[in-house]
Amino acid sequence: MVSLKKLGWENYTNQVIEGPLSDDIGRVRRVDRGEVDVLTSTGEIRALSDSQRAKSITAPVTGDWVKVLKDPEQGYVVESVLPRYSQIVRRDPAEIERPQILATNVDAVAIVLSADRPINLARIERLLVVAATGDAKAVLILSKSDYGTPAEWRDLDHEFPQVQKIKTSSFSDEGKSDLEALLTPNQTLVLLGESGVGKSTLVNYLAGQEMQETKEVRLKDRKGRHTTTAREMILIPTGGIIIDTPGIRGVGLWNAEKGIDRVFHSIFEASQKCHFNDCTHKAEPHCAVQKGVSEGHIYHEKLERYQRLVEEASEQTEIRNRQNRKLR
Ligand SMILES: Nc1nc2c(ncn2[C@@H]2O[C@H](COP(=O)(O)OP(=O)(O)OP(=O)(O)O)[C@@H](O)[C@H]2O)c(=O)[nH]1
Ligand SMILES: [Mg+2]
Repeated sequence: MVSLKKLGWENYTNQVIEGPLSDDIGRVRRVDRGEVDVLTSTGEIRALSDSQRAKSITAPVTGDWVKVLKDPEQGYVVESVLPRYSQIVRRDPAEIERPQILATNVDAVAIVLSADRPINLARIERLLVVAATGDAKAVLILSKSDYGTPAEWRDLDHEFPQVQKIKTSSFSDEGKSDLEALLTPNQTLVLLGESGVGKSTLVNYLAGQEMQETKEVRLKDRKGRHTTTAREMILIPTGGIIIDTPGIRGVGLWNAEKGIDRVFHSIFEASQKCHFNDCTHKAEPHCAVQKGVSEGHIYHEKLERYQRLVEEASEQTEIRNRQNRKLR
């Protein structure tokens, strides 16, 4: 039996004013092809998701607060998904014009990197954009610090001074107190990262027991084996809620303009002073961003990575607009 408070209900109602309180409310722990495991104040139930039958109904996602009905014939059915205060979204890897919601009602996104493989700046920026777009705080976690500290990890302080960074090892206990501090009671943290970086190991370590299956990475290239196959919510006994996710390779952006501007704040600030509103900061005259580059406040490589994300986001907006016009 779990109290709704432990599932983050109080935190939820603080952020979503209209959230009503009643016995038929629960939080989605896991989604499985049309069925969901829901944690309620009286225990876990398996419910049918109505979105299978009526496409207009919002499909529940791990992290959602839902209202569940007991149907005399079908058993438990998700009647509705309560409004979300945040949602972590990427472009569906299978279909370019569809969003894939990874987790909802999330307070923080932990971008998990690992000391046994190279650190990719562009990939971190993408995930920071995904977190910012979803209105969640981001944290960078370096796992497996028993392998040593990669030089690129130190550069991240300079690259992302505002983002909290935790270096940790589930084997040597480094960073344990920082991780525990990150797990604020009643708040939800989602782990995102490549397969094999040690997300599920981190969950087990914090939970103090084997909640999630883990598997060794391949020796020859340190690649993970895609051990976790569903997005799953785990309650940490000392407080805090974690959503463990399957390893992700690419992350396509979805509706991410706002997130890009937040993550590339200094470029965004400078761009406000460009002569042209639609300046691409490539060859336009009186470009404040290019001026920043020549004066050394903005790094050329960072600007290039920013431009790639902006281009991707605007191409995607165009595809969506075209689709919407077709539907009308
Ligand atoms: N040396 C060391 N190995 C670790 C650490 N954390 C995890 N590992 C190992 O890394 C491997 C992969 O860990 P998982 O937790 O399964 O990785 P994951 O990110 O959940 O992978 P997917 O579920 O495939 O996305 C396992 O063999 C773990 O034992 C650590 O702190 N130090
Ligand atoms: Mg895993």
